[in-house]
Amino acid sequence: MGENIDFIKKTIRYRREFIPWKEDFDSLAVGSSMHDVEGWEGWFGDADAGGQVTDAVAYSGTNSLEIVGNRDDLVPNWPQQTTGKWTLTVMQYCPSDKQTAGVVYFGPLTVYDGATQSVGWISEFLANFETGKAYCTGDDTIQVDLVYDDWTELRLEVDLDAQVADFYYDNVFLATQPAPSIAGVDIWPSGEIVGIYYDDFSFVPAQ
Ligand SMILES: [Ca+2]
Repeated sequence: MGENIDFIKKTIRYRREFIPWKEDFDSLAVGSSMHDVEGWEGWFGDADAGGQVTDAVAYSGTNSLEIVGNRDDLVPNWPQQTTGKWTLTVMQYCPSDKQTAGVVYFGPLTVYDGATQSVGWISEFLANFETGKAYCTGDDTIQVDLVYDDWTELRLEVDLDAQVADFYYDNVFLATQPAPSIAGVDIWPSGEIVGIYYDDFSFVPAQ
């Protein structure tokens, strides 16, 4: 009985660490920088690269995250995980009226420490506005049409015990990549990108 209670206490503490890793942007002020939100930062601590909360479009509520080229390189990050099964999901919106060139990388990270500038990537989801395709950069054999003017799910199913991660775009399997750990995501656009949007971030233990 005592062991069970200890286990439950540990589980509660463990889960609490991950409550910040759901973000719908709806309780944040429009125009505010995600750099100022715990668990998020501009690349290696760059306060000017932190993205902005916007109400231009939204999947949930009224707000989402806006990422702009030559401005943003945003890293939501959490304590590095090396075991277990996890699911990372986010909704992505690509406006068709803003750009026909450029790419946006959405790269799950194996390690991230802005203070010591240590970083590694599992791979990246790529939104390629020049070709109109979405794919995984680590294995681009499967390429699907980029969805414009609607919300589409990016999903990473991570099995750290098997050390692999499966990339899905709009529920279509793209690729499997080696994944020894996961510590966050790096979202960075090329300079041409006028705007791309994300909402309903979630990183949780797999069901
Ligand atoms: Ca929202």
